[in-house]
Amino acid sequence: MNVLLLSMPDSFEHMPPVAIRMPNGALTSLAGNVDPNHNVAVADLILVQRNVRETVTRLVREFNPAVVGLSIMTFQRRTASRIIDLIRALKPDVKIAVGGYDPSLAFEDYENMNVDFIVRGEGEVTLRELLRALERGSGFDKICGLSYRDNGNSRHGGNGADRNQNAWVHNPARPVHRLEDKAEDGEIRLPNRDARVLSGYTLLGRQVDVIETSRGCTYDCSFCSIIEMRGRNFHTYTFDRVLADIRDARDHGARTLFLVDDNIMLNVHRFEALCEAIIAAGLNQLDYFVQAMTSSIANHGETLAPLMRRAGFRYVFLGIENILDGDLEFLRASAKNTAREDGHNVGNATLKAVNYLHRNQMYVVGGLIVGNPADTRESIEANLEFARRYVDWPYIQHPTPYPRTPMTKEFRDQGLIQNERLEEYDGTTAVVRTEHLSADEVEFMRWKAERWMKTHHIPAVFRHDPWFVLTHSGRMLAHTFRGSSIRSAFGLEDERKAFERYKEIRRAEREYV
Ligand code: B12
Ligand code: SF4
Repeated sequence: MNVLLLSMPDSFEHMPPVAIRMPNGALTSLAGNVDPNHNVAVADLILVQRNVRETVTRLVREFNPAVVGLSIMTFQRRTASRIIDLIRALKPDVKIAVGGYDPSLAFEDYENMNVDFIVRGEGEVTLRELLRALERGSGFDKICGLSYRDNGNSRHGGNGADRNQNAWVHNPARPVHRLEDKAEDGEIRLPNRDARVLSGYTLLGRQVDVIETSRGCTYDCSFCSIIEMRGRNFHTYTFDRVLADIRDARDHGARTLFLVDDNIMLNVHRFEALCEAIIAAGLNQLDYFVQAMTSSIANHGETLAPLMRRAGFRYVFLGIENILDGDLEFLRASAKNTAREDGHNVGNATLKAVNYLHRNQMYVVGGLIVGNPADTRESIEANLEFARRYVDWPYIQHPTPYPRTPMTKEFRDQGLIQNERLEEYDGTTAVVRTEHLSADEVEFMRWKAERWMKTHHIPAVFRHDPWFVLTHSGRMLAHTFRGSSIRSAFGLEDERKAFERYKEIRRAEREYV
C-alpha cells in the first residue's frame, strides 16, 4: 500500500523558517514501524511553506497514496482541515488518518472533519495494525488507540458519499509503549529517514534532525499536554538504539541534532551515562540541542555541565517558565525549578542553572511564560528583564489553553479566554487576559522587548557559522522586526502602530493553503 505522511506547514514566531526548519520526529518513526511491504513517503510541509497546495497536489498525483496520515498540533488544525479537503478533492476514495497531540486530545472535534481514522496517543503500533486491517479487510474493533467510522460492518471505516453519516467508534486507549522492549516483544524500530521526499532541513545553516531517547514525564505542569496524552510515566530506549539513531541521522547528513524527549532530565544519572556513551562512540562532533529542567542542571551542574559540553551540547532550552513564585505555583512548575543543597530546598534554581551552562560555553534558550492570571505590568516586566540579562535566546510565550490541560479548565472557569481562534494558539499570540491586563497588552509587552533580545545572539551565531550569518542575517532581521519601520525604531512613530502591522502580517502568514 502507498502511504503518504504529512506534517503541517504552520510555524510560530520563535521558529522563523528562514533559519529553522526541523523535521517532525513522529512521521519517520511511524514510517519505520509499518510492515515492510508498504511504501511510505514522508513530507514535512514546513519545507514548502509557501507552496503547500502545489506540493500536496503533486505528491497525491505522483505517489497515488491509498492512505494519507497527518500529524497535527492545535494551532495547525485549520490548515490541516484545508489540506484534508484538498486531498479529498484530489482523490475521493483515499483513507485519511489524523494523529498527534490535537487529534489525540480533541478527538471529538475531528469527528465532523472529512477523515476516516483518528489515531489517539502513540502511533507506531496503531498505524501498523490499521494498515494490516485495511489490507485484509479484517475490521478495526481490536485496534487499541483507534477511532473510526462504523459503517455497519466495521470493515471499511466508512466509504464514499455516506462517510459523514457513520457513527464514530472510539476503541479503548492503547497502553503506553515500554520502549525498553526487545525485537521479539514488539520493539519500536528505528525511524525510516529514507522515506522523506522533501529536503531543506536546517537549524541556523546546519542540517538538523531529531532523535528520541525517552518518552514521558512524571511532573504535571498545568500548561503541558503530556499527562493527558500518556499519563505520568517515563520510558527509555537502550543506548545501543539511541547511538544507532544518532549515526543514522548523521549518515543522512545531519550536523545538529535536537533531542525531542519530553523530559530527558528526569533521570540525570542516565543522561550523564548517555553523554559518556556519545563521547565514547565519537559522536560528540555533532551539535546537540536539548530541553532541560532548571533543577537538574542546578543540582548536578558541577559534573553534568562539563560533561554535556564534552558530548557536544550547544544549546539548552531551559524550562524556566517564570521567575516569580506565585506564577510558578499557578503553572505547577515550582518543583522542577527548585534548587537543593544538602537535601534542603534553597529556592529558585534558574540562576544557578544558567551560570553552570554559561561557564561551560553552552547557550541558554530561555523558556518563559508571561500573561498568567495574576500577572501585572510589573511582574511581566520582571520576567522580561530577567530574559534580557541572562538568556541567550529568548523563547517567551503566553499561557495557551490547549485541549485537556489543567490550565485550560482554570482559564475557562475564570472567564479569561479572549480568543477562540485556534490557529492563533501558537504560544506567542496572547489569547487569554490576566486579571489586570488585556491579552493584547500582554502580547505587546513581550513583542516589544523580545525582538531586541534576539539581536544580541547574532555575534555568537556568527562565530559558529559566519557564512550563514553573512548570507541570512538580513532576512532573519527582517523576520524579527516585521511590522517595524525606521521611524518606529527611532521613536518617531508609536510602537503600537508597528505592533498592529506585525499582527496583520502574522494573520496573512497563517494562510498556508
Ligand atoms: C520536541 C517538541 C518541540 C520541538 C519540535 C521539534 C520537531 N520539529 O519535532 C520544538 C521545540 C521546536 C517545538 C515547538 C513547538 N511546540 Co512542541 N513539543 C515538543 C515535545 C517536547 C515533543 C514532541 C515530539 O517530537 N515527541 C516525539 C514524537 C515521536 O512523539 P509525538 O509527536 O507525540 O508523536 C506520536 C503520536 O503523537 C502519534 N502521532 C503523531 N503524529 C501522527 C500522525 C499520524 C498519521 C499518526 C497515525 C500518529 C501520529 O504517533 C507518534 C509516535 O508514537 C512536545 C511534548 C512535550 N512534552 O512538551 C511539545 C508539544 C508537541 N509542542 C507543543 C507546541 C504548542 C509547540 C509550539 C506551538 C510552541 C509552544 N507553544 O511550545 C511550537 C510549534 C513549532 C512550529 N511548528 O513552529 C505542544 C502541542 C500542544 C497541542 N495541543 O497542540 C506540546 C504537546 C507541548 C505542550 N505545550 O503541551 N516543540
Ligand atoms: S516537566 Fe516538561 S514535560 Fe513534564 S509536565 Fe512539565 S512541561 Fe511537561
